[in-house]
Amino acid sequence: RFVPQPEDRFTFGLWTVGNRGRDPFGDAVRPTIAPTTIVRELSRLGAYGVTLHDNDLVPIDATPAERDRIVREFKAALDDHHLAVPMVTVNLFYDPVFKDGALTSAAPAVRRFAVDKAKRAMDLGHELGATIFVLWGGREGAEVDAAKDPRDALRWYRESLNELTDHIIRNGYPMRIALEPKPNEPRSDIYLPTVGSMLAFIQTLDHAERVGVNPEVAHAKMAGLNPVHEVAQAIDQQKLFHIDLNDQRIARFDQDLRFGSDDLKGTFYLVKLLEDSGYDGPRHFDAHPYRTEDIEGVWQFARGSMRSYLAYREKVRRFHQDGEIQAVLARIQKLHSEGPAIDGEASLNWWRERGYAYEELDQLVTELLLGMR
Ligand code: GCO
Ligand code: MN
Ligand code: MN
Ligand code: MN
Repeated sequence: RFVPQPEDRFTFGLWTVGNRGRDPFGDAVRPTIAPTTIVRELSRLGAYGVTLHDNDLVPIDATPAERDRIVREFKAALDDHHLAVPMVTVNLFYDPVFKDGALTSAAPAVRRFAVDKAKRAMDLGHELGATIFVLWGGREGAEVDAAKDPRDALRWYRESLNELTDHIIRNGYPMRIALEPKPNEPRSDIYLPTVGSMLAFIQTLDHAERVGVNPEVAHAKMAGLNPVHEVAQAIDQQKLFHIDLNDQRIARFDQDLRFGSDDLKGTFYLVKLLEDSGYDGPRHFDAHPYRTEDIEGVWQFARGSMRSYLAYREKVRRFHQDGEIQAVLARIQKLHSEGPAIDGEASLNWWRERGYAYEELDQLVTELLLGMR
């Protein structure tokens, strides 16, 4: 039980298990792990795939020959260990050239460089078999709104995305773009900070059908929002192309906590939503092992992420099979559907006086999660 299998579709970014624990106050605490080692270990633990930024695999200054050798060795490792690469992304935030944005830089030269880098990352992704291209605009934001009109930034963002969907279509890639919103960090304010803002923006693109969202639990929480409602809206619009699973406390810095480790009830409802909706994309973990950990702790982190998902999924199954919970739900449903039509004071009062039994229901869910049912 709770042993992850490839069919569970668990994936990890190279940058997650490979995170070296650097933070704004302290240096790396762990050595670099070679991408091929990550492939081997994730496969051993039962993952389905691995994801990457272009530069997690190929250094930004690699020569074409070096690039080809690195990609060849990586592909060999994927083959040996039967791991897929369903998603790739592009790093448009680390290099100082992107300090005032990439796709939304006010400088056409920087935007050109960024769009071309993203195209090359798409080519790499296609070569590795990826059909999802995530774009997280980490530097697409501002501290000083006097310097850049946000309307210009949005226009540049749109033009860049139109060029990127053209690149996909022209090359015949079976690839879709998933935009990942985040409210802040590293910028003071990042443009298009929530799933809702991304969804509205997507409708203004030339090829809206090729573009969806990649919501992240932590990012919704950083904005003080309920990730379940954000993901639900994406599903409602058939725009949930991918998802970043982790955990986060409200009103904190970007914590990247292990999935399901902090907010048990919130995580339960998220897994319930994913499972009940029939979402069949990757369950992608975007989190970091605690800075206190050595390599052994890193693999515990990876194993724990997947085990927790399976444990929550098991709780969802029990929720649907629990006689008492289902009886309360049936009672609530009956009340809503069979209560009287409102056509005067008496029927109005009937509805006014009704209790909805949500206390009872919520307690049952709590007890389910506490292992009492
Ligand atoms: C963050 C983001 C990133 C992106 C990644 C993929 O908070 O740093 O979540 O981890 O998901 O860059 O585009
Ligand atoms: Mn994040
Ligand atoms: Mn993310
Ligand atoms: Mn982060």
